[in-house]
Amino acid sequence: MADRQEILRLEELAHRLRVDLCRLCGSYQGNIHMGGDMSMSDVLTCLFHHTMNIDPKDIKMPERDRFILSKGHGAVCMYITMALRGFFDYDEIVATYGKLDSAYGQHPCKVRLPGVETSTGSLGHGLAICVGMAAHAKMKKASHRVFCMMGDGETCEGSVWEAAINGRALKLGNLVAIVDRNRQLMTSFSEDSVMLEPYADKWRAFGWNVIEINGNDMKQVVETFDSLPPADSDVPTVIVADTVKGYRVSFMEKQIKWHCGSLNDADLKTALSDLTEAYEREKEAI
Ligand SMILES: Cc1ncc(C[n+]2csc(CCOP(=O)(O)OP(=O)(O)O)c2C)c(N)n1
Repeated sequence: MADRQEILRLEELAHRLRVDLCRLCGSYQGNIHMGGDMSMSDVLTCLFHHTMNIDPKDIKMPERDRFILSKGHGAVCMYITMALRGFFDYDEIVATYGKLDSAYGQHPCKVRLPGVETSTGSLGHGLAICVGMAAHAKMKKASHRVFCMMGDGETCEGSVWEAAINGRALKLGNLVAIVDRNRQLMTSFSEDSVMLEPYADKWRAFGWNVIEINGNDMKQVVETFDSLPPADSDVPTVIVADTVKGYRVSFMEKQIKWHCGSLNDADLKTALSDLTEAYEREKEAI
């Protein structure tokens, strides 16, 4: 059972992440991928603040867990999560995000940002990279895990399934994929276009250990990561995280136009008030 105080701590951090995302979106002169950032905020918060063995003061620690944001368009969500964990400075992110020559690009660059494991942005590559990293770790008998965060739309890419075959064939129990199953792609709902259901069965057919959860319920998220099979087991795990795109902001939730957008002052005010209201309600329920 997850400790209530810990769930409350993580819930607060996920709230701060969403608030900081909205504040940045309100000041940035351009569009930000808010929908998919808000949907994966609980999972990223749990990974960076609870689950993963990482140290912002020792980013090359050999036994650190590895995280790859395969849905690289969610970079700013990862930057702010990492800022809240002590890797980066939020004010610097706000001041430079998306500007020419900034280290904080719209997609993450490992060369410019030490602590980021891999550059991503072209969808469909992260899982294959993770298979390689996990295979290497297994060969060396290292104890760390490799976590791969994907979008559900991203899994339309055939390369994801080639990687899934290999992850199983190489018996990579140290590999954990998370799919942000928010049921929206860039310009459509998944079931109105590519029809991914029965989604979890597809992963089962590839021989993976499949766990289905509500990815916006912090308690479930924490308990799932707390009870992963041992890293030296033989079957890779995929967590299908049922989430809501634009989570907790009334005018963003499940709205196709909020795949990517910007906030004017009035909308920012509404967003922040929605977030605070939902957070206060959630705290009472925990
Ligand atoms: C190979 C590739 N094709 C197209 C894109 C453009 N693109 C960026 S986000 C996106 C939609 C992704 O949907 P999903 O993976 O479900 O992400 P989420 O809804 O969680 O943001 C697309 C097609 C890309 N980044 N890479």
